[in-house]
Amino acid sequence: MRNVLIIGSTGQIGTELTAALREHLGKSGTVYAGYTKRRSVPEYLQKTGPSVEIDILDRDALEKIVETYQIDTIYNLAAVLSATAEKDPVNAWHVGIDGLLNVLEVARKYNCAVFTPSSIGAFGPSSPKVNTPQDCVMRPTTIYGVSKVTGELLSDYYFKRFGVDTRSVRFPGLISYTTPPGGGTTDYAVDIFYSAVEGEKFVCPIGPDTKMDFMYMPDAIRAAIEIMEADSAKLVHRNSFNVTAMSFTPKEIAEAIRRHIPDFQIEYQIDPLRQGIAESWPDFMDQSCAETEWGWEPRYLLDAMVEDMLKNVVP
Ligand code: AKB
Repeated sequence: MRNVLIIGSTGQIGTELTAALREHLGKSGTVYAGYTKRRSVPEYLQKTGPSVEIDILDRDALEKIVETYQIDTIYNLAAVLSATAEKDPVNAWHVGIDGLLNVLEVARKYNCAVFTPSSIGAFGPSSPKVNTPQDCVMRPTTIYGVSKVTGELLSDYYFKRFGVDTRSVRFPGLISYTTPPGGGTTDYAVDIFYSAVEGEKFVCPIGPDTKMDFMYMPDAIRAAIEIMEADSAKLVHRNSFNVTAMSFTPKEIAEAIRRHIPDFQIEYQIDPLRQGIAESWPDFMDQSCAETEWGWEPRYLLDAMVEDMLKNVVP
């Protein structure tokens, strides 16, 4: 029997990962949906499995949960996204790094595997922008990126020094219709769909030609599950693998939406904070290490993602 704990089960990735893992494991495992005082687990997830209140900054309480429920795998999704993190860098560091350290220490004691997502935000302006390699210079200029790089190094350290089975991926901007992201630089690529289905003009905070990597949520969930199930002997890297599915600019996603809604309109009111962050991130990453080391392959490219979003987004 597997016992999986999801820290941050109420967020954009967490809600969908909790549902998918419960389906994936079926009767062979229990998935505990971790929530905080600020946000409770949606009703539909409460019906399919247990929930548990977690404060990632309280190591003793976390340890008690892991011990009580005999947790073997922790998905640590607690994070403050890039744009919000700039407003309170100290809090972003606490959640991202002090929280991760608590998770890793508890995992070391109770022999848990740990997944902590990294991000395209781990790269910076001096990283190659095109075909950004798996291993290259990483000097991010945001607190989000600084904590992601630190998290990658800390996770690799716990694997090498203590044998904790840490693995992760560098997610691009994630697009989904179940739970909104909130506070990220790539959020525009979700928000645009709500304007489109409501018949409104979309006011875009990112410039028309700024390219970034993106992925549709079903692929992201599959990546999070597949990396944790990959044959450890084949992994040369661990924290974290470049993974992507598509790379586009605001102009290009607007054109893809226009193929379904011909009169859809977009206007640009650039937010200097988000624009600056976007310009410091890759245009598109090279994901060949994920392909060769654990067989990663995205299924949704731009047009398939746009078609599915337009079918499912509820105004
Ligand atoms: C953000 O924009 O902050 C996130 C990310 C790319 O990690 N969506």
